[in-house]
Amino acid sequence: MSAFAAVDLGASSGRVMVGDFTRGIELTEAHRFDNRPVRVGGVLYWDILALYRGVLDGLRKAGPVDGIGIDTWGVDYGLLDADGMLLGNPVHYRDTRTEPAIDEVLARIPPERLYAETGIQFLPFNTVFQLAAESRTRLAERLLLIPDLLSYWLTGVAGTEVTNASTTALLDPRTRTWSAEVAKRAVVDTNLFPPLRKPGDPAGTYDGTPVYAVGSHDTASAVAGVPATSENFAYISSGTWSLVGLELPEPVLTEESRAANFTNELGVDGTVRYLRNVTGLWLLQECQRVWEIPDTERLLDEAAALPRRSVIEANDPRFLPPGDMPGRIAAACAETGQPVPRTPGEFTRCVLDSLAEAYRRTLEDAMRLSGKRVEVVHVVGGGARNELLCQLTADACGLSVIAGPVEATALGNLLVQARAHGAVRGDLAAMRDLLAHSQRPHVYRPQ
Ligand code: ADP
Ligand code: LRH
Repeated sequence: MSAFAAVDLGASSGRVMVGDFTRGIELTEAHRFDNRPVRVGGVLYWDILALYRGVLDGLRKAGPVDGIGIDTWGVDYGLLDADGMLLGNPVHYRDTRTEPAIDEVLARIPPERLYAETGIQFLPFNTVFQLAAESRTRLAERLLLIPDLLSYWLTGVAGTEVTNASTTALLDPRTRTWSAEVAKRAVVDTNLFPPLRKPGDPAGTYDGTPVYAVGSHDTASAVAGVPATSENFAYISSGTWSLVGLELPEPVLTEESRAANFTNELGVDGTVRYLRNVTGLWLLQECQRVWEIPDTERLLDEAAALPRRSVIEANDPRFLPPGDMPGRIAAACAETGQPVPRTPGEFTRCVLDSLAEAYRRTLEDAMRLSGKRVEVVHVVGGGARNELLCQLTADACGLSVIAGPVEATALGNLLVQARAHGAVRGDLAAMRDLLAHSQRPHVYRPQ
């Protein structure tokens, strides 16, 4: 038997999934827990110790395995002092503390230079901006990105996994090491980061079980977990965010690409994830929180019975922080002279039409800017369950959508571990082939 545990923490929930590679891939959920941020003194924090407890509970429930790999969302970090103690609680990327720091950084390194060196899309929470807003670094000996922090707590071994390091906007995607120019001009001491490691590298042991570095940026694992059967595919990693783009062999660092705010995050096996963040099902999640309607399927049934009416700009920065999302959506519709949704079903319909429209634009831009054409769109993550959104995406993009797996991130995490351990062989295409043969695809054809 060879089985591995994937720890996958998303913005809405954390899970520990076990993958058994004895015959194909058999995936089971050992544990799932909520990820609920906490606001203290006006700052939005991750509840990192509750998350770590979820990880420990999950690994206990998973039982004996041959390896463990950890992935989480990108950009965020914990700072440690000389004794390895955590200096305060990691801050959530949706906190607004970076706002005044952004201009400071961009005054030291113009956006054109920052992009030419790092290829990272402008997002107000990129680590480079968070560090400029951070006073605790003067006390810190070490900076660990969230998956690396959890891995350090499990193993006592510190490292910086490279796919997630790329989300800091401090890494050069051509050399896959720190950009000395950006570090110097943004005044970031990259010595705070422990040595870089790649997906598949050993990362210590927990209770005698090997821990492997995986694509520790959840989106890197999600893209590795896309069951593509040809090279000409686009992906939408659809959860709290929608990460929409292509896999490329080399970064695209042109000024046009910067203007379109495309990112060149690093993927497993030397790939580049050329994508744009689209504000995803967060729009609906926040509405549901405000309405106190947790039942997503009910809302989707209501939305499916309605026609398309109003479309908002999903990436409007007003939607980034937590808050009154229905109010913000209503205001956006009113400002653009469109009918204002009234019922939860109407709001849901507006969100889904707006996402499908944003996906279409993003994929068109990605193809134009990279020169790569695609034949099919793979939708993975929790949003692959959203049949209405998958159909609207196929219709808007004029391409077939293949939906699933829902747990592509855990699968991408598991495959990298299994290969490092010797339980599976081959390149990314061979691993994807294994995935394609382990699931029945849901195909949506454009209408
Ligand atoms: P993250 O990793 O960002 O926490 P997930 O990949 O777990 O996100 O996806 C969460 C999203 O999946 C939810 O916001 C919800 O919209 C969607 N989802 C979950 N279950 C269903 C369902 N049964 N039907 C439709 N959508 C669903
Ligand atoms: C998705 C994700 C995304 C990042 C965001 C912070 O979970 O990792 O790729 O941009 O969180």
